[in-house]
Amino acid sequence: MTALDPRPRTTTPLRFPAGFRWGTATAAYQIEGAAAEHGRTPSIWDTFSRVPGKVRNGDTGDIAADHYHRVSEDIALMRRLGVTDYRFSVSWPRVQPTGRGPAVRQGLDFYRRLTDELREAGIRPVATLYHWDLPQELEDAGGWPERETARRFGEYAALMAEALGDRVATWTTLNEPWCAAFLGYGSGVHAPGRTSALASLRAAHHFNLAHGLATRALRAALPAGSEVSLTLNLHAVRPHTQAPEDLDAARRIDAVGNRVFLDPVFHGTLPEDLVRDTAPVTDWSFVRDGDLRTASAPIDSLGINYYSPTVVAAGSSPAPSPWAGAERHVRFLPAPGPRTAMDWPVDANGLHELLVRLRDDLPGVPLVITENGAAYDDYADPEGQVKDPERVAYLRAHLAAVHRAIEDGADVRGYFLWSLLDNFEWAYGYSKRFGIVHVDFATQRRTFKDSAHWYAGVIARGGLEA
Ligand code: IFM
Repeated sequence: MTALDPRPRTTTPLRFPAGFRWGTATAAYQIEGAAAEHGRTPSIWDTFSRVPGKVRNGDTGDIAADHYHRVSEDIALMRRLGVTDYRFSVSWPRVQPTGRGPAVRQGLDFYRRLTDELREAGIRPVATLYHWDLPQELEDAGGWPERETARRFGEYAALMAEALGDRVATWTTLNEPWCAAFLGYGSGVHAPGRTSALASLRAAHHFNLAHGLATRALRAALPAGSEVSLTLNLHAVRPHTQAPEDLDAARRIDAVGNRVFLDPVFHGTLPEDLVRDTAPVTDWSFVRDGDLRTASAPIDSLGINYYSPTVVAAGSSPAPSPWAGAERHVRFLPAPGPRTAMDWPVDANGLHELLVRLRDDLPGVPLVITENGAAYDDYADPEGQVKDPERVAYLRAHLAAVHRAIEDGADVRGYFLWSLLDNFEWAYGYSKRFGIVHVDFATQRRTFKDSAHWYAGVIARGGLEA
């Protein structure tokens, strides 16, 4: 068994269950551009990307993949792929520029048009309400470490449900709150770039609260049959050895990387060990009575974003660290095997491990892979082709791992490939290409990579060939 191919080759094609959802995913700030059009105001990423040294090459999302002006063209790409679902995010500052008050009509119109055209193309719209682009005004008022931001998010969710409830099939409240809380407020490598362990833990709690308030608001306004979900980038944590110190390192990362969200959302509790680990930073008195009950409002599925596993041993990690309460006890080791252009190890077994764990820990909760994919240094050759065999190998191995998890009893309902288009990869700017469609950012020309042709075949067959 190798990291690239987690199961022995068989001659039997791997068919996915009937009704399995096949999708691609994107996020507003990464593709839309049109940063100052029709009343949109700056988000924390507009601000952060202008701070010298924060984003590679000084790149910003001002134009990105210009999706705002190319919706129909991009939906035509999805038609060619044959996807059943499309996961996108709503830019909060485009629809409610100050994070307060009524919605801006033109902002809503953009998402009305997007969802209408998707439905005409027979593609289910899957909308994420928060993929990291907080209106700057709310950050200026304190951002996610402040409780008020969660309240504002609940109101924004109500407004969106009212406007698009008849068009969107699945609503995801938050995308990867771990990154937003711990990279945004802990290590500071993401917007808004703060470096405070306390702020990161407060933000994590307010994300849980915001998720609960939004779930309640969505349920109150949505028609029957709409689904509500949450997407987490769960860490497939592996101890380097079975030594007690390494096992403790893995426990700490599981607490502050995974259970910090899983426990409040699915059990209405805070992980006791996390509270102990973080005692030097906080007594968690910002968690008020009733918050955890609100956070644990039932949802219809859990979205999982997976890219690579996390191998840890006893040690310490450099400051500023995103790992509040674990930073002086844990060091991170490179997992063996091939790597993507992000220098992330390719290891599909980690996805299988995660899914099997969730099968056991969250019985009855349907699972959806809401992101999985890889960056490579792709380019269009003189014949106009983009050959990306490593990405095809990565995707094949990860889909095989999902299939194996389903055979092992995990209730996985769908797979969204990250990403439809090359796009703004946060602190890496445009230097990393995750798309299965190549974007020439000078001309905005879109070209199917080999992986896009391959994925279209997978969708058409409903699985992997032998
Ligand atoms: O591009 C990001 C996405 O916005 C969130 N999940 C991980 C992707 C790759 O880094």
